[in-house]
Amino acid sequence: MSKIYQDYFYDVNGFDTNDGGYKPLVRPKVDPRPLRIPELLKPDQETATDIYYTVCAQSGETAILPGEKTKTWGYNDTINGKTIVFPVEKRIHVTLQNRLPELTTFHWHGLHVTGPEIDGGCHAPVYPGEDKKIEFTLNQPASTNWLHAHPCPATAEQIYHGLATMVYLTDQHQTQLNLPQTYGVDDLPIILQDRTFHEHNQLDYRADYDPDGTLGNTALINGTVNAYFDVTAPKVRLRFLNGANRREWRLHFDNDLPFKQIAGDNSLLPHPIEMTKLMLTCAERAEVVVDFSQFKPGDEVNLYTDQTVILTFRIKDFTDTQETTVAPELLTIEKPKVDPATPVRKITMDGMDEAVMMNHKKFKMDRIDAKQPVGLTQYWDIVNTNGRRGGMIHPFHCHGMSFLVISRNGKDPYPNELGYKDTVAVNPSETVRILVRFDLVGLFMYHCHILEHEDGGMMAQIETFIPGQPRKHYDLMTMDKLMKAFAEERGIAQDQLWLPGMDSYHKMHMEM
Ligand SMILES: [Cu+2]
Repeated sequence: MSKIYQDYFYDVNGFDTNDGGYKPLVRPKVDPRPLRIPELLKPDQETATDIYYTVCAQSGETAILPGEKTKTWGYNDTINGKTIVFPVEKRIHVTLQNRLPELTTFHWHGLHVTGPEIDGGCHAPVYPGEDKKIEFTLNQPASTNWLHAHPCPATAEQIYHGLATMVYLTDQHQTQLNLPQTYGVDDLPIILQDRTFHEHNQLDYRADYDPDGTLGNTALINGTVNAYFDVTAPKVRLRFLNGANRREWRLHFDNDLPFKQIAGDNSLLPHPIEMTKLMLTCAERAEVVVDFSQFKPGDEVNLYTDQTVILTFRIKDFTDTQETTVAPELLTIEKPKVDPATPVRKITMDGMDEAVMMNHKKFKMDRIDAKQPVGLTQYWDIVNTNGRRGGMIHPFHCHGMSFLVISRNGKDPYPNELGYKDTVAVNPSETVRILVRFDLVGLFMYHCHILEHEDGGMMAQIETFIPGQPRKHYDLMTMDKLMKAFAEERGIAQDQLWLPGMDSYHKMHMEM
């Protein structure tokens, strides 16, 4: 624990700042405003064994900039959404409501729930005006996850409108650790996104669309620009989520103030990692604890990505006196054994711009690309086939399970990726080996989490099964069926329809 890591670990050559289409962030010239802390979603009902929620996808208007409000979408809110808390010990029941003008899906990113229906990928549309009920029990550790839209090929556009919110899993182990855990006081959700505002303060996704990942010029933190937070506790836990379409966040504080990363995507880390810099690629989460005790009331500590201030911590009297600690041991993780006879699954992430593919194919909704028995532990080698020069970092994500990062080009993983993860970023020309085991029968998507890459076809799906049992039948949707529905909902002919992934298929002369 004595070492303080001082670098971003990743290959500088692959950073998004090298992209031809890179848009630097500009700090908006508006008065600082308090960081928006989403309300906690109230359960409809809770018993000793069960908890019930209603999650509603809705449209609304949000005051983001001075002047006109911005038209946005959210879950039980006008932008992003209320924070959802699932205790892993209980049976969870959720009513999904779609009050948007078009179909959407509700994807539980990071949750071990079965696909394709409950998981909420592209095969599980909820149509406008429809209510759908799902229920599940979780068997995984406390962690910071998220809910987002995932319809093909319009994931990027719907998330850009605001459909992304935090989902916390809680368990007894984590509660007993005495980490900062007072929501909104010393335990904060931090959703990192970027948007460009056009005339009348509106978003224009199509105008800003980039097949290599859409960037905005303004940082939006929980839907707030130029945000500050008043610090009233000496130690503050920040739960970062990279909810951006494409942007990588390279986070650091004034004067390289060190902080401790305590958790990654799907669990606590075995031990806290002390660092001054943290890079998050799309969909990744990191929980960190920052110790402000050396500061006095009136001081300010800025959080940056690269050279841009994105959030200011204003130090107040430490009136929140709840003692918290970061223990040196956080979670015991046992690496399951792999039978040497089990073949290694190889997955390639290929191309850039419209040419993106996975294992040299574009995604097809009614094609199952791989199969794996439930309970089998298998190595997957995730290969980024982009060139070392001019290539980009692709964040690989798989639904329905958590994995462990085993190696990067045969070398040790980064010190802050030793917990359970569902998203791992792969440098250009790198092979990342992960250890994968599914515990649920189902059909699960895996893909690059740059949103325009997944819509553009850098995606595939895997079926899990119990050997010897009859195979489940899945009624798979097709892209055509979804696009027909989108066109109808928008009141246009299908040949007038434009959705983010379509150009990538058309330019490559590939059928959707
Ligand atoms: Cu990608």
